[in-house]
Amino acid sequence: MLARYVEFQVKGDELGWLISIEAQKNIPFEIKRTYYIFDTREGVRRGKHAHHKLQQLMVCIAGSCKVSLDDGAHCEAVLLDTNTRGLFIDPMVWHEMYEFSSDCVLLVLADGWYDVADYIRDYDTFLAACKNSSR
Ligand code: T46
Repeated sequence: MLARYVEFQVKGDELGWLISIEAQKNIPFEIKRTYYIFDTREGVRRGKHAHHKLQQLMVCIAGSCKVSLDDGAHCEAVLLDTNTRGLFIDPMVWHEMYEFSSDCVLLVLADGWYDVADYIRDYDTFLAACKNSSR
């Protein structure tokens, strides 16, 4: 299974609900950066890259989208449609996000600052790197 999830505990009461994400507590890495993806146009595919080192966790905090994961040997596609579950995006996993609902807000927590050098944006280069690392 390529897709690894964390289920969040929902706190709150009849007034409303809250989910707390704490580094090294309910997620296993330090959080150096958060960003969120929203207002993605219909039919758009985002991502289309892998990271050399970055660890990330995605939570669809509103709406829904799909995510495909590919480690060079296996592919898997998952639907994110709940704010109570996070999907880990490990280093060296080619990922694409697609079929965004118009209200989708995708929150991403990352263990590193934004670094263009950490991206592999060419699929053949990604496959070659996977083969080299499995030698
Ligand atoms: C990822 C998936 C899940 C910044 O300036 N700072 C940032 O921290 C990020 C993430 C992006 N940007 C700029 C770079 C581009 O000009 O924002 C623009 C859109 O970024 P990008 O085309 O990389 O967005 P996605 O949705 O394809 O990918 C993003 C993350 O970049 C990536 O790390 O894993 O979400």
